[in-house]
Amino acid sequence: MKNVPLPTDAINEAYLAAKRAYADLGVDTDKAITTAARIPLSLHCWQGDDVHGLETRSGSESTGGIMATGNYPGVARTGDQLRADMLQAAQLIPGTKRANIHAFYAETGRRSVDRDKLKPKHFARWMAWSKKHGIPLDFNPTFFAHPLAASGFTLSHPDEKVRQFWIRHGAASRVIAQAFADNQNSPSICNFWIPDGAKDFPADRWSPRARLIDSYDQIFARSNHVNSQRCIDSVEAKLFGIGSEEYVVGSHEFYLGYTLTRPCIPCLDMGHFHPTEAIYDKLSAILQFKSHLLIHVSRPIRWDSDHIVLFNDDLRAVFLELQRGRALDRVFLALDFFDASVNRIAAWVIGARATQQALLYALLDPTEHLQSLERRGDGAGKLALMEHMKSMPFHAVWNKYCLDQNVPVGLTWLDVVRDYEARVLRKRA
Ligand code: RNT
Ligand code: ZN
Repeated sequence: MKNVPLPTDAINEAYLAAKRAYADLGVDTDKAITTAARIPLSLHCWQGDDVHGLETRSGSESTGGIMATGNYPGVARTGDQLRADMLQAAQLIPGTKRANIHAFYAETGRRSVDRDKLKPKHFARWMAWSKKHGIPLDFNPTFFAHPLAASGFTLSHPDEKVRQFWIRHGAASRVIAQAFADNQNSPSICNFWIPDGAKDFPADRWSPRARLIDSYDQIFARSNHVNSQRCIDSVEAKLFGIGSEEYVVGSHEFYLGYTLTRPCIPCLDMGHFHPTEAIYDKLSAILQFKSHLLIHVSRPIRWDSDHIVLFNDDLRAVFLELQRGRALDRVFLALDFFDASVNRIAAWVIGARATQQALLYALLDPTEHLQSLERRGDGAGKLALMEHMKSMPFHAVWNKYCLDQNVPVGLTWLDVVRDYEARVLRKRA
């Protein structure tokens, strides 16, 4: 069954009514739409291939406590397929897009190039694609899916030779991110996430953390010719992973300490905390001390941190916090989830559109009004207005945003994905 498109007249008419309703509360819907449209969201390439990467090494399955489950047909297995799929997804998502790639998406031809030898030229195809489509790139060194990560330790590894390999990879990654920045005329985020940790109680939780500080310091010292305005470094904490249930070296406290004493910024992944712990309350705390942070937009379920993002309370709370703290321009936004059990392009689109919805929803918050009620001690008035906002005609503003952005309104994007699936994905081996 095809989805019935809404006539443009109907979208505009509904929008005008919504605009008046929001204006009565002091909210400018036109402004919310233009602001949402200019805030960049980085699309993660790894949703398209189940975090597999393009290295030829056999057994390069994801390790390090992250895992994409499912075997829905049509997975991308070459760089060209992945870029085509991403572009298809991007065309169905409103707003300003960036693309986020990992080091193991290097294209090195027939020669295999190990991670510590990677250079910007190994990402030439990504950079050309980026330029052609006006989609700036972000970068991530890949500290998993590699024989030297098999023990579960990388930058905190006790073996100096192994540790130095990963230090060289980290430094090489910063050079690549800087090359991206030069290519695209805007900074590139270089996000460090390492899997290091242990399944059960370590006898020594201390030495790996001491080594990890030293490793990062060496990475930054070794690549100190890289301009930190162009390559923006972030470090991503985690509470536990699959196989590292008891101990993760790069914990939240660890990285908070590191970023408060070094020039890099923290990355908060929405799925990297205790299952009942959300990140929204952390934003106003960390941003007192740091100018910026990176958010990995994700959705945890039980012990998995990376389900497809949905327009849920958690997501709304994050964006409302940023709006209420006037901090939307102090965060970098990047998607991070992977689901191999459904159409992967639909997964991208669902998660990215949900994120765009949360952003727009937050921009329609009557922040001034709510905060003045609170200042006057009118707690009931504040709560009543917060509740009232939940039944405002948000949908009409969202539809108008999609229309203005020239992306499908309503569910019609799904027909495009199904058509692409029939034409392209089903034909893949
Ligand atoms: C893993 C981290 C990390 C990865 C990607 C692939 O728990 O969230 O960000 O998901 O780098
Ligand atoms: Zn993440």
